[in-house]
Amino acid sequence: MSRYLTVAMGQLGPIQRADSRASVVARLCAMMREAKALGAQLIVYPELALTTFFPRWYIEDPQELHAFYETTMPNADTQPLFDLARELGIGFYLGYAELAQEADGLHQYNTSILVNQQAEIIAKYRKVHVPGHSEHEPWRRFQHLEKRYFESGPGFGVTEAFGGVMGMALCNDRRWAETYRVLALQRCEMVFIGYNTPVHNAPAPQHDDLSLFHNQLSLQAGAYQNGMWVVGVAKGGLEEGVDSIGGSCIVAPSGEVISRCITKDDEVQVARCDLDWCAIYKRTTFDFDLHRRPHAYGLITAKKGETLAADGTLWQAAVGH
Ligand code: CDT
Repeated sequence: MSRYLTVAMGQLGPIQRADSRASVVARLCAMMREAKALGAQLIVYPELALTTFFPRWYIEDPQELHAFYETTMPNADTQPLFDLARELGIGFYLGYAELAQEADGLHQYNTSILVNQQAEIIAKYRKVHVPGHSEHEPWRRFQHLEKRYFESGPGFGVTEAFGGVMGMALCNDRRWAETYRVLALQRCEMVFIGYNTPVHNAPAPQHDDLSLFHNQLSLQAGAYQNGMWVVGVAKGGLEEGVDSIGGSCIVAPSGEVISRCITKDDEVQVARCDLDWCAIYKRTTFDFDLHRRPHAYGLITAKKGETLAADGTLWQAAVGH
């Protein structure tokens, strides 16, 4: 059996602070047309895809800060993207900063949405692993103030769409094994992950040369260990003096990269993904029902002279050790 989904990566090059939302949406629309021409049913855009990566700045004035957030979706600036999606019959994943008016006040999230081929928003995700720091740290070449500007979202969920079970995550989430595993436990077959990753990591500059490697390592491990497709899409290049990695890629459930962007600019690449390939892994090496040992991942620990049985119960070893 085959269930093919043709997915496009809509990698973005840099967005400078002076670039208008309208100019960015025009770039997203151009890539959507290209993706459609290449046969894609869905295009995946990066994290915070409508503006420059503003957490690099310490911004004290709430009005100045909130100019980077969206209060509604779609809105006047993004409506052309939704209109084009409906006209072309193509879905999309889009990351943006969300300012949400909730019963207890205003909340700020790093958000992504999944939009179907009728241009309806069918799922929303709020980033769980919010990295960086919350206070101004002038010793850094640039800030990474996500912890100041975004609350953590409530968790990971899946959506039945595009002929399979889809999940969403954002940037730093991709480095955490739990992201993929929590989605896979919900039968996820494909996860979309937009990211903005500066090459320079101020607290750990030893990692700078490894930033592309760590990106791909995380995406490949997540795919293989959970028998799922992983679509990672960057906003890369030199943005307001800060260089960010590209390296967008689509990883098969085998862990193999089957499509990759080669520039750090606006670039569309497409892959035909068989969602049924997930079962090859989910029903064999990573058959969770058969092989996972949840009891062994909990808090039960054997003391000296005790051993954990395969079912997680403690039993006294015949010979203490
Ligand atoms: N956007 C985002 O989450 N970026 C982080 C940068 C490193 S944490 C300072 C990432 O994990 O790629």
